[in-house]
Amino acid sequence: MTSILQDCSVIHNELEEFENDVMLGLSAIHKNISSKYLYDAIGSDLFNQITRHPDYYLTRCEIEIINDNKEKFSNIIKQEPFNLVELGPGEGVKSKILIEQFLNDSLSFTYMPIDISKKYLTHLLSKLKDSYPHLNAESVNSDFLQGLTWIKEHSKKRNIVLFLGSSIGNFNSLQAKEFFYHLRESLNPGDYVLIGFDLCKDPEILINAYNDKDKITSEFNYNLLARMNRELNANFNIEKFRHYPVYNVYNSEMESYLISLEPQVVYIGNLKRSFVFHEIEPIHIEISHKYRLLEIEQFAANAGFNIVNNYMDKKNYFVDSLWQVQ
Ligand code: AVI
Repeated sequence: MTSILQDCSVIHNELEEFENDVMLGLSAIHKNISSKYLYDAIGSDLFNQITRHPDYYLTRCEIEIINDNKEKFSNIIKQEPFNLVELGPGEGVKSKILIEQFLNDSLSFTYMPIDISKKYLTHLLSKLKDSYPHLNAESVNSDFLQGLTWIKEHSKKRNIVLFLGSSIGNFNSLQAKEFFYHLRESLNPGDYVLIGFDLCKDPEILINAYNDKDKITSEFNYNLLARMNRELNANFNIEKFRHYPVYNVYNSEMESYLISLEPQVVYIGNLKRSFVFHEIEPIHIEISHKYRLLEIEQFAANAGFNIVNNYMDKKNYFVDSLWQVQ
């Protein structure tokens, strides 16, 4: 296997960015912290546990979709050599199914995961190397759009971009619209993208998925407070906060909050500042948008993609939508 790590990341001070974002977010009238800070090493490990939990149906549904349609995907893209680009591969469970199919069908491709974490990429590549010694792989250490631009500048091959897991759901509608526009800009006519969208469904199923009975999702969110204690010298007493997920039926969004169970003052050493929390005051942590097919069609059309097909699981909980650049 050839495995190359391209470093395209802009040098930035992660700690400083975290400090600035926490300062801004906790000073706002409606306190908030970006969900991107959930994913330190401990948070990423907890998230991987969530994806395997029976209450979190999303991963299971998407694995079913990919398994049921892998031959079709292979047939659609088999004509010419391509880059199989994956945005935020995580553990790579879903992409491995496709990689295996494409290798068995003797397709000519290079697997190119793009991720902001170099450590994650190195680990993923070494695992892939063990499983598939003949796989060509070149990981790109960068944010998604920057990484895609790098690929556009360095490769003339067709791109097949995977953006799985309903990661798009963690963007609000405006961010998603802008993301698809930039995605389109960073690709060439004929390139494909396969995007995972979680669909609207019974709110009870959603609430269970974001509040699993084994409390892994609560732990995942509490880790954000623990992370601020570890990295920003804060003194959050985690027992005085509660994970509170709600489904907003108007926006079709799961919203996750950490609510302060009592009036309290928290000091953050690195910011040299105290923050006052009222009783039941929330910190907004995350949205997970749930889609309707019409909305997906509008996103694709607005950004300049044609929908090739929508692939769904048997329960119609989740869709992997295959788009092609016009
Ligand atoms: C990463 N992302 C798609 C997950 C989601 O479903 O929004 C994050 C998550 N948060 C709580 N559970 C899972």
